[in-house]
Amino acid sequence: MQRKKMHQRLKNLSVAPQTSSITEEQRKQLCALLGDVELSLLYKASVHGYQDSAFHQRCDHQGPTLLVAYNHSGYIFGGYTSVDYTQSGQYITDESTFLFSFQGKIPVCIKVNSGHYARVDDAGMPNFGQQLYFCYNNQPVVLNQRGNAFSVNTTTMYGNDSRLTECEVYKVKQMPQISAIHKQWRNVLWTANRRAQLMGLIRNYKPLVTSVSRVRILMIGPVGAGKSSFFNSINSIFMGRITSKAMSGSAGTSLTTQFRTYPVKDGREGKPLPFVLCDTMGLEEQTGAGLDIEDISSILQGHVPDRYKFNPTSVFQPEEQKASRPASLKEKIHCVVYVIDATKISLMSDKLQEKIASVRRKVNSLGIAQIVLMTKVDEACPQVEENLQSLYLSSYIKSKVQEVSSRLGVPVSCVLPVKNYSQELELELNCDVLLLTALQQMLNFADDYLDDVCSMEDKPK
Ligand SMILES: Nc1nc2c(ncn2[C@@H]2O[C@H](COP(=O)(O)OP(=O)(O)OP(=O)(O)O)[C@@H](O)[C@H]2O)c(=O)[nH]1
Ligand SMILES: [Mg+2]
Repeated sequence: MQRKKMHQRLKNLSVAPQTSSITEEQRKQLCALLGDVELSLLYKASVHGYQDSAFHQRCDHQGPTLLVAYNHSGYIFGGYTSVDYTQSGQYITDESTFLFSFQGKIPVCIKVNSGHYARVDDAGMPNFGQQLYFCYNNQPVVLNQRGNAFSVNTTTMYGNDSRLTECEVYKVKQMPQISAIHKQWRNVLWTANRRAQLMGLIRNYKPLVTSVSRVRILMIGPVGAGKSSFFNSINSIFMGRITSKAMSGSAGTSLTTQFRTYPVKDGREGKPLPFVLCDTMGLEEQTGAGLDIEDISSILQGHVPDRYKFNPTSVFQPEEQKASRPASLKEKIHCVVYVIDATKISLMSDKLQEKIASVRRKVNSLGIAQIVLMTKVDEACPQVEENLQSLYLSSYIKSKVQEVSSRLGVPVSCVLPVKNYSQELELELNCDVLLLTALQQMLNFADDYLDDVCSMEDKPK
């Protein structure tokens, strides 16, 4: 098994007693989760012993720490806490606490659920939420007590293999801040001026082809990825307040069951803006569940009416009369947006990936412009959750963008990370800048498509 091999290699690397068992790449990935930090090894169970006294002697009063455990199946996982170990016996509230597990090259985070304690600061070995116990009972094992502090899936997290081969604790040291502007991997101006400029560009945008007054942007993606929320977020920005016209939320299957085409107005009494966002039902990995490829094909070609109720067991049948003539350019889709949840990229199943690939083939064959909207960047990275402006400083987000680009086979430049409005009661400048940047890019892409087809279908005047 791949994981086993990797772990054997890591073990071989750690011959020196105080050498850490993570590779340089893994260290970088872990640091990226925490911002500009440095990790220094405080405790290594195979060297210092699995006893709680050995752990506390080295790890108490050290400030924020990161625990990294390794098991026999090759899983690397652990947790971060920003509060010192002191053996106080207190329940610790610490919203920045999270568990993680490497899924391939990337660590995936599980934050502490709100309203729960991060851990108990007792004299035993470390626990997270009194739920996940590392080196339980001074033994090389991890124990998962059922609890609600963390939504842990032990199969994904450590392959249900509780036997540890190693447990390390690192001190997390914050590095002095370096000027943000030099390190952003994409340039964004987080200013009110930039927001106003983007809103102006969108307002004044005119599709390249005169017969098309509003470009139609189709959102496709797995259940719960944030398709409806993206429309709500864009609508909120132009309405100047948080709106929730499209139903959003979480359920096992898609909450959106109808095809909806949403125009957006420029303010309550304002004119319609030059785009329409088309919301669909979520994709599911099984055949016969969720949005169907045949239906997508009908939507792309402009045959499906607003409010059409999807039926995963039978495909859309256009009225005979309509089916016989092709829809006009203005009714067709001009840009397809794949909406992907940043926290689920590494967990995407092969079946779902294949389903998206077949949608891509269809969209490609029609020559329609495509973009990826990577949502929930706040949930994916604690550093970004704290400050959205650190998005393009985060090498973790950068690696997610690269991963989604290679899984979906789209260029990195076509992946746009955003945070949708989800629990906020008020608009927020940084969110707006990202969302508007993404929308503006969609309009540009739609223009490229129109430019491509106008010579054949509809000459510009
Ligand atoms: N933190 C955070 N939550 C988000 C974001 N985008 C969406 N959500 C939340 O994710 C959940 C699902 O969002 P929806 O917009 O309903 O997702 P959808 O893609 O329309 O899902 P279906 O219609 O069920 O296929 C909701 O609870 C949203 O509030 C985001 O960028 N950040
Ligand atoms: Mg929806």
